Amino acid sequence: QLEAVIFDLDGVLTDTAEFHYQAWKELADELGIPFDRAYNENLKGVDRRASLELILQQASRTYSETEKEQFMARKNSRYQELIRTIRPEHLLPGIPELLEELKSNGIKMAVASASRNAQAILQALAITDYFDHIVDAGALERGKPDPEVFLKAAEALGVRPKNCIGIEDAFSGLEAVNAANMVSVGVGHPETLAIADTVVASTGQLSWSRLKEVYEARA
Ligand code: G16
Ligand code: MG
Repeated sequence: QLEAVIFDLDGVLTDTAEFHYQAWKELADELGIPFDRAYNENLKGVDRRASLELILQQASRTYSETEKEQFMARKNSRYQELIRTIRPEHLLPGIPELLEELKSNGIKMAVASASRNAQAILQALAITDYFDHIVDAGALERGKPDPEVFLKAAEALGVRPKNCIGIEDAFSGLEAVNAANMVSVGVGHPETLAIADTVVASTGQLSWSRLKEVYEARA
């Protein structure tokens, strides 16, 4: 029995990837480290520290822990400036309708994002009230692909993982959903997200009936 849907934030509810990219790009440019949109793909769904480490892999020197802390703080304050422009219109296609449908069918909802800025973004999108739980990314011990964030969401909702669908746009996020033993739905390219139980090209294809179908096919 499908009881809950657990959403990733960036890439599923809204597209903050571009803001993350811009903020990291400014930092990389200042440090003279090569960084482009193609390389940025590796950062999707990856937490702040791991993202910085990926960027610094391209540097010609090493940096101290103190410097790394400064870089993360600098990137985050730029990112927070950029996300101030977020409005409800920035919800991805079909998401407002999907949230309404799930709510009226009594499906519980949670957000399982790696972002420590998730609360602020959900507020700006005006969708906080739909969610029964928003996992605190700052309290996580392990990032995706570890299932921790999805398991915490299910636990907080009081539902068994196998009665949940997890929706993700990132490969590592889908690994996390699968490892949590939930039904996985990928948003993006079927070739890159082949580990998902089902892949849709865009959030516009997500609906209550589609999710029910996917869940029943897997169960
Ligand atoms: C998001 C983004 C990642 C970002 C991470 C941490 O994850 O996809 O690129 O590095 O959050 O964000 P912050 O620096 O705001 O804590 P998700 O899980 O929502 O896709
Ligand atoms: Mg994501």
